[in-house]
Amino acid sequence: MVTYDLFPQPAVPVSHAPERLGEDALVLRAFVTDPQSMLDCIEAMAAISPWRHMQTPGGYEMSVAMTNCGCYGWVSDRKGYRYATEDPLTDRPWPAMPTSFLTLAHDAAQAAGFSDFVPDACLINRYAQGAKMGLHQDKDEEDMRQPIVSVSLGLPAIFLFGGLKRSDKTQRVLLQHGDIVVWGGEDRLRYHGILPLKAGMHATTGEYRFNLTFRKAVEA
Ligand code: MD6
Ligand code: FE
Repeated sequence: MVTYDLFPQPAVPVSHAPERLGEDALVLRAFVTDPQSMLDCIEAMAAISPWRHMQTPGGYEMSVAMTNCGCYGWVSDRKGYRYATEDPLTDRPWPAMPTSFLTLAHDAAQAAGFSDFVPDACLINRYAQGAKMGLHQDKDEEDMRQPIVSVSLGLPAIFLFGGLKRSDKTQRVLLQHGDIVVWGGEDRLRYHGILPLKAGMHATTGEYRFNLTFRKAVEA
């Protein structure tokens, strides 16, 4: 029987080795041991704080659907970007961060050389075909000495990793199901983004990619 690849991946140069992206930034390949239970948690959270497309301060709707868990959730609207203890859609606290999430984020940070990472915020992104994240810095957190831990689940995506200036050249990294990116230190404010998601069908997430970024939003 002849089969056809309905969703061929693009012929883009991407790196696959367990990479160091910078002095204080690296990719931990297939670090997530139980992706299915993470996905089950995400589904339960989205039943409490639903997926939504936030507005940018400039008035555009983000292509990525978002929700949060933990004490603080990242929100964007016409007034700007900030962390909030309550979900503006429900006026209720965000779902709690599961212990398994805390442990995973802590262990990934540890493996990347950052000890004692205890996140208080987890932004959960859902990408459908065509959804993207323009080059940006993560700079809404109070303590820039704390790293960010970013978990990818489901469909692969190409992550752009730039420099400290928006115009710096970017590296392309293919992030796949179970991969974790950790960065901090001198790389904490590097520009980064995600290219438009290619259509596909993943065995556990279907037509989506999920990304969770764990942060310490508020200084202890
Ligand atoms: C994403 N990630 O992977 C978007 N930010 O879908 C981010 O914006 C990000 O992966 C800071 C650190 C790691 C990240
Ligand atoms: Fe980011």
